[in-house]
Amino acid sequence: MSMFCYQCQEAAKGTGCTMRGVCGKTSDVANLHDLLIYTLKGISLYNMKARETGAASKEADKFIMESLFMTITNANFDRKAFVERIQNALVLRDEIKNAAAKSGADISGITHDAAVWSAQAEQFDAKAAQVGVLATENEDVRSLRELLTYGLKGMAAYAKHAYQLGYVNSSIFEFMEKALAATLDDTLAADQLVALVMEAGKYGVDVMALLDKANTSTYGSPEITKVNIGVRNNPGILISGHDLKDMEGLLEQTKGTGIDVYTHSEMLPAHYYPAFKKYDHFVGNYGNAWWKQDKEFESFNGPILMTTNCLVPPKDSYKDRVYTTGVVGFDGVKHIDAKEDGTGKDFSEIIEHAKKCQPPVEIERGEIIGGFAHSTVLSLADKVVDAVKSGAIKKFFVMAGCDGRMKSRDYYTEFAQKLPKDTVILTAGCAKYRYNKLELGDIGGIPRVLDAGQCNDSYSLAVIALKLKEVFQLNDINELPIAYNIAWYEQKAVIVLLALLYLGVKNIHLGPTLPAFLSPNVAKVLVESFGIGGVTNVDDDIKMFMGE
Ligand code: SF4
Ligand code: SF3
Repeated sequence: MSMFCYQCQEAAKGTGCTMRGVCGKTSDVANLHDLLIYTLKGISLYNMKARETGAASKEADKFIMESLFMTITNANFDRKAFVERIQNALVLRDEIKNAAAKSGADISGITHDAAVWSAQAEQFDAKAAQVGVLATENEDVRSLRELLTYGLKGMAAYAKHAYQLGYVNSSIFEFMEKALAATLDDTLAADQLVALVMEAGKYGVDVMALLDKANTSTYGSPEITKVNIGVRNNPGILISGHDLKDMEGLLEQTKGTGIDVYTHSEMLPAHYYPAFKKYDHFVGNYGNAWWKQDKEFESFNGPILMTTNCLVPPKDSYKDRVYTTGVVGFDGVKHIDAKEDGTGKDFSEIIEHAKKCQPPVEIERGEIIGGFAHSTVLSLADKVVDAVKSGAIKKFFVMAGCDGRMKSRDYYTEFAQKLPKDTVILTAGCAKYRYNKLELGDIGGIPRVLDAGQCNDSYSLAVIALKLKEVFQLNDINELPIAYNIAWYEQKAVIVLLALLYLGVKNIHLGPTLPAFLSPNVAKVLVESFGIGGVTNVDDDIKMFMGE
């Protein structure tokens, strides 16, 4: 075994990747991810102490947030980026230690190796091999520590998007540091770790609310929008990932250049925001969920900008057309950094590249509809409530989450197709590509697939549920006619799940498989306390959900 990672749904054999990631992550990079996380824990110990004397470092908050995000599945495969990060982490850790001491904080009790280790870059691999996931021997403690850590990774991703737009909630950073430090504490009992996992759910709600505010205050509230999935005859740039600030920068800089801009995968919901509708060259969405990029980037012909996960190791045939930015990285792929003077990012190289490329090859025609965030759905509330009262809508199915490569995910297409015609799917995240191009019709003008947006917009689905609970004057969110059949893949889905649990949602079904990082005992707690379940087959599951 040269690595161990089980943080995503595609973990090898359903237990963990041990030689190389199914995602393409090499063992040395996987181990450096672990070493970076370990070092963040040391930084957290000092920053928590520094906070007590008002000397907490904002730089540390940002560093921890970005570093957690870098280790999310399919974000960064670049060894050099991690070696540099760990070097910077060691310097930062010592600066915070000194600042904490200077401010009068008592740091004498901080003796954990994560807070004191040091090494030259050449020794990082050896150190990394000692501090990975398996260093925690008890499988239940390991399971809870990792569940918490993966929740933090998702939280960090959303916090970073909000941060980009100038929205910050320092209590989220405080919690991240407290939770990271707690994963070093061998004295914590399992129920204390469970309590921290639940608390992560609270901050999951907070961070998604913060990002919702950041996005809607900056770009307007999403509107019902038909998005073209065909192509035009100009060269194009394809933008993927979740970062709307990058989206804005690219649209501004491509104005009047003759270059069209298309979204891919999780960037599709950018079309729903009023602020982006004014760009005539923002023409549509190309392709599907992240895992089909090896074919779709090929036929797109133009350059591709990856603003966040999910990046698949690029094939040589199009690698020179891929650009990364933010936390994303891949060895040999050009990275666009933010300008040092703080004036944003310069995408001119990508634009010049696009001018030399052929227009995209058309792979489909038509349009998809979306923009059903909470503001839109709540503006239709009367219609929705009437449809429920009259029995025209019998049940809502929250099918948010992620898509992935596994053949077993055909389940979700079949599930959407076979659902009774008096049901409505509420979705968010890239899971929707399994059914958002099907002809599922509408109920009295309400489409049967309501797409709220990106995975973080699962928050919108929670807001809608809470509002319906109020309208129907129910005591418990679980009395609503809403079922949860969620597809997961990476760690943002983990924080979405924890947020839903925190809001009191029960009986969530997770598929296509349950996380490998849940030990049998931890899974038992989730089943007994929250009614979490897996999926079986479409026919039986629909019967179960419909209460037949
Ligand atoms: Fe394996 Fe997923 Fe970890 Fe990649 S992120 S190494 S596929 S468990
Ligand atoms: Fe998709 Fe990666 Fe998770 Fe944001 S793009 S939902 S998998």
